[in-house]
Amino acid sequence: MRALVTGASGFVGQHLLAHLAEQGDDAVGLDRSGTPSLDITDPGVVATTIADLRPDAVYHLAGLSHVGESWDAPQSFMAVNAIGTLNVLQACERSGVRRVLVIGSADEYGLVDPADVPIAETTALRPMTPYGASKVAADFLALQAFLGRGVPAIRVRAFNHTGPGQPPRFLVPSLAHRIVAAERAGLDEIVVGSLDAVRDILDVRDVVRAYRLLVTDGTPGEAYNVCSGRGVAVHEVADLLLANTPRALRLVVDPALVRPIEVPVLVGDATKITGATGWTPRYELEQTLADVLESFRAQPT
Ligand code: A2R
Repeated sequence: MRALVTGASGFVGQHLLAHLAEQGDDAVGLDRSGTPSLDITDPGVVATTIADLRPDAVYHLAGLSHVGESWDAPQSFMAVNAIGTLNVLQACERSGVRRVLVIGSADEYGLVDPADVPIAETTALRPMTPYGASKVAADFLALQAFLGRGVPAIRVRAFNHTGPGQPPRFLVPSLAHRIVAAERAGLDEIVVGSLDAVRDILDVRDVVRAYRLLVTDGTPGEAYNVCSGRGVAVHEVADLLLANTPRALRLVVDPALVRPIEVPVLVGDATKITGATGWTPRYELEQTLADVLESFRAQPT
């Protein structure tokens, strides 16, 4: 299969390209910073790039991905995540792309009624963050493209994912990075933000496998959660990471790191994707966390 990955130099893009190569796909990865560059906010560039490449499938990963940063730049998040997705969908329609995977987020569900956990795809979308709203817009642009124009778009609602290569501004690598820095400096404590949020955390290597299976076996127009179904509180994640260090480290909450508004619980129901593709996660969280710690230990200071 000939595939185009947008946002290819990002965290997930690099893992996805490796997986597609392993599976024997002919995959091209483009990003706004590469040569040639693909800036998804430029509809002309997106249209000519997709028309020239003529991929069978587009994995549309490009986007602004940091929930916390979206509070300071809601316009940029809408421009890239929503309008950028519209540009990709229109280009896919014109070029007759057979599948386009639009990557949304668990943050689209936002403030969920506890009775709706684990969250199924039928749960109301009530985003609390500008990031979540921009992904709802992308999700509905994909649905409209399918219903109104027949674009074979598959909508993903990806729950938290982590793994080697994720930058330290995200939850798990930020904790792992601080633990490794404390090991090296001989410190006794690390600072943390909110410890109460409950999340459904996948390994990125399971996530990219799910994305390819959705492209091959998913149904156009449908939305699919990509999740484990298991909820863990941030303090449990911290404890699992601390179990992998020889130092006795205390967690100290720094109020400056606590987000003013945080979605309290996001745990998904994976029944739909498992039924459609047979996918289930293979990595245990303990393994993923150990791999992230090791990736920081392997880096020079
Ligand atoms: O910000 P950069 O220069 O590192 O590039 C990011 C790229 N990107 C864009 N590409 C084309 N045109 C744009 N206007 C544009 N704005 C950003 O998307 C980066 O290489 C990639 C996103 O990678 P990460 O931030 O590492 O996100 P991750 O974790 O790989 O997530 C992939 C997708 C995103 O749509 C997330 O919102 C979703 O999965 O969870």
